[in-house]
Amino acid sequence: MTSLGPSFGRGAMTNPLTDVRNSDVIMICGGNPAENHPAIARYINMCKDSGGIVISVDPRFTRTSSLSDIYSPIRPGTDIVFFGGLINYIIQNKKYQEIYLKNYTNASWLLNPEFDFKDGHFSGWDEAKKMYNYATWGFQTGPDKKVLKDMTLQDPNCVFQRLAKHYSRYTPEVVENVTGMKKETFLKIAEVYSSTGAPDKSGCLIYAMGLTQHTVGTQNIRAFCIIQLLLGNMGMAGGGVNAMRGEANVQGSTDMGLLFHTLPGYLPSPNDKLHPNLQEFIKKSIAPDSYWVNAPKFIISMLKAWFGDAATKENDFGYNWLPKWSKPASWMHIWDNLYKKEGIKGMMIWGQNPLVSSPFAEKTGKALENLEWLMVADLFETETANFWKRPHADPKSIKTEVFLLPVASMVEKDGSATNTSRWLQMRYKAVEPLYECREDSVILHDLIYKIKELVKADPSTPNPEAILNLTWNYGGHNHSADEVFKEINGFEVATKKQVPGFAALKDDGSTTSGCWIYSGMYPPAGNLAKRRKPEKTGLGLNPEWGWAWPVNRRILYNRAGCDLEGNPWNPEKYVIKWDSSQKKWVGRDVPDFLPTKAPTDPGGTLPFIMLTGGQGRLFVPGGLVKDGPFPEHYEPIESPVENKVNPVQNNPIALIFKSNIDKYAPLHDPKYPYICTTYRVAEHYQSGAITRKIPVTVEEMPQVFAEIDPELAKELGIKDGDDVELESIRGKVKAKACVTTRVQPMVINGKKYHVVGIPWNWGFVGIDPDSGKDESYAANLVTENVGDPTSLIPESKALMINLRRA
Ligand SMILES: Nc1nc2c(c(=O)[nH]1)N[C@H]1C(S)=C(S)[C@@H](COP(=O)(O)OP(=O)(O)OC[C@H]3O[C@@H](n4cnc5c(=O)[nH]c(N)nc54)[C@H](O)[C@@H]3O)O[C@H]1N2
Ligand SMILES: Nc1nc2c(c(=O)[nH]1)N[C@H]1C(S)=C(S)[C@@H](COP(=O)(O)OP(=O)(O)OC[C@H]3O[C@@H](n4cnc5c(=O)[nH]c(N)nc54)[C@H](O)[C@@H]3O)O[C@H]1N2
Ligand SMILES: [Mo]
Repeated sequence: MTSLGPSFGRGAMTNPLTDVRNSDVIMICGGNPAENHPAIARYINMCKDSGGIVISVDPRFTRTSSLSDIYSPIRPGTDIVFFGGLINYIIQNKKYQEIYLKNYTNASWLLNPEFDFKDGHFSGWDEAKKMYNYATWGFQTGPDKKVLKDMTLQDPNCVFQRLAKHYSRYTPEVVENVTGMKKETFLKIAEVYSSTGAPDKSGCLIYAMGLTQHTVGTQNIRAFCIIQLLLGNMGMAGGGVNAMRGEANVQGSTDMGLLFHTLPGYLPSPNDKLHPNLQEFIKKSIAPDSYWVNAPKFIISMLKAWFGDAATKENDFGYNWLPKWSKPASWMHIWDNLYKKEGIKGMMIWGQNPLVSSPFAEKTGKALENLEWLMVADLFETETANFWKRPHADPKSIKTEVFLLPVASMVEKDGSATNTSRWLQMRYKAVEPLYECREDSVILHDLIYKIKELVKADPSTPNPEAILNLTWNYGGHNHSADEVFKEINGFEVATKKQVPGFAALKDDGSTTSGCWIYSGMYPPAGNLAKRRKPEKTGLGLNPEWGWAWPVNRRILYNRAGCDLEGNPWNPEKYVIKWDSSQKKWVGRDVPDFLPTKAPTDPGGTLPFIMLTGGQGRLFVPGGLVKDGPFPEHYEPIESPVENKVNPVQNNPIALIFKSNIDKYAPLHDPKYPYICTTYRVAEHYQSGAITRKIPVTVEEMPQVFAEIDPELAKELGIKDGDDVELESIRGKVKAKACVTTRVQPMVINGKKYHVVGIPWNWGFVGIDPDSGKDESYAANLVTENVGDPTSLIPESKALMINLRRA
């Protein structure tokens, strides 16, 4: 069932930040990089200077919109209708790149004739269980088990024809009626963006939380992939699907297995039913006919890195010591379990501030009250550490014991961060930690040794080997980050010599590697994350600045940037090309292909080497994306209108928790007439734990505000600067009114609706003027606890509220 391929590189940029300057058209939808990723703004401007066009689609006119040539508002949570409209336009007007489509995507694959979409559901819908059976979401195979194809793309059951049919319903009129985007603006955007379907043109799609934080978040990004594959924009300089990832090192944290369902390098995290032993793990982890056939080398080298000499062939390299999950433990699941008092007694919160950042803050606060103990390791006292004295709480009734550990900040310690471009860069300690602050890794070191001691003393501990055999030899309190990097890169067990990269990893226990995709960042020659050599490719790929995973490749799928013979689609901005005299791929980047595999070799024209079949997926089989092989529009869980695209109102398998099933405003609830979205401001960082304690950032942006269009303000008698109250079925938040034309009323199905925007960076522990006042504490007091079925991210970007003068 679960094969490795699909979770690979979750959310990474395919092309580096610096590469957007090579685009002919950049479309930014669901992100505001000018404020949240200002480093990219320079390259967006470089793109404009060389004649590129920038499109911005956002419910609010943002600082990013002010950089754009074409702007359109959109109703929160309706992006799939816009993207579906684009897909339809590209197909109807034959703007797709035909050779690319036929050869580099699964357009020609013949679908199971039983696959269907009817009345709002894909085939396999079980109304009683409210679940999909994924059996029909697949392909026809011949006697040799190979997928049947129609290279003419005429067969009504080929992926291309089914795609065309699915999106034929997404007409420009439907786009206008559902999203509020004017038909003329839509057609203009469609014309400009689809011009990048010409073989030598490239278009770049940029997104962030405006697309992901929805009950259809994964499908929003899937739609981006379909558009880019149709237009031949993957593998090109200036192309790609580009997630602006959030915190400085969030890319690094997911690469290293932070998410509950992945191990380092996007290996699946073992599940008790699917992966009871190493053999099953390996069997289920191999996407056949793809690069993932090497997965056994990666998992066994990881086990050797973790358990050292204790990991032997006889004990399956310690696989059985790995914890196996049975129930999902995503962010929202953890809080729901704690809220329901299921299982969790104590919690270590290490560099997060969930009382401000998590949806439905009242639930988060109540959940925290159920803890016996809470450890917060942070630079500052946070709202979360102070949850027991939050507004409306009764400290006397709360029994939780709270420990606050002061931690050294990023300038007080060495380490690396992996940025959104997948680049690893070292950073260095500038000053010694102040007072009692200690580095996270020093605290961790002491904690691990203490736990080892306790486990040793208590023979009844379950699975003691996992703790006792865990290697932790980085040099104690005086360790250097280098020791950790060496383990992540991996070495030969016999010689302790660093391996040159993951191609050298073995499945017999003779090599180690803590994270296979990072293997190669620290070869015998030294730590490549330290490199700072100037750019030399002319494209801004900076191949000797830091190191990019995998294998220092800057543009993923770059084989697809060449035609079938290996000649670049765009000779001027080529990334790699086939050199027939040298018989290898050469160019400005590391080829995303076997370096000596000729275009005429078997598989020589199959560029997506991580996917079974080697072709990009217009259609995703087997329930890998849980709510459909093609993206389909469903209204946000809270929305002002009926779904006009199909008769099913909401994503039928959205993540909804029974424990607060009554906390969603029903359709047409007159108590909550306005659409609301949440976002962040440049002047504050995240939950504001740092920036609301710094006088200069507080002075720049002192208070939480709500953006309100002038028409609504007039209707409600609200003036700029007034105190207003936003209320959802879950809670209230107070804010200053910011009456602005940056938000505009929208006409949906002939009726006018208002959108209100509120930033979520405020709380009740800070030096800002409202800090400590009851109602002002967090936008997440009004947001919902529902999520996307595949990524399990909360829907923080579309909800219904009421608004009044306070
Ligand atoms: N200064 C600063 N920089 C930051 C952060 C910070 O807090 N402060 N946080 C960092 C982190 S962790 C992250 S994840 C990133 C987030 O980066 P972004 O995703 O850019 O951040 P947001 O402001 O939350 O949302 C972006 C835009 O999405 C729009 N939007 C809302 N709903 C929709 C919708 O349904 N459709 C579309 N198309 N757009 C919608 C909002 O109006 C907003 O302008 O920023 C990172 N950078
Ligand atoms: N309504 C709404 N809610 C949202 C979002 C939204 O768009 N709308 N965005 C969501 C997103 S994308 C994100 S990423 C989350 C973020 O949510 P959180 O991760 O909970 O918020 P942060 O403020 O980033 O928390 C980081 C904490 O780490 C501390 N810290 C900083 N450096 C260090 C360090 O070196 N060591 C340690 N131990 N601590 C350190 C900071 O002081 C801070 O308290 O919020 C989410 N919440
Ligand atoms: Mo984030």
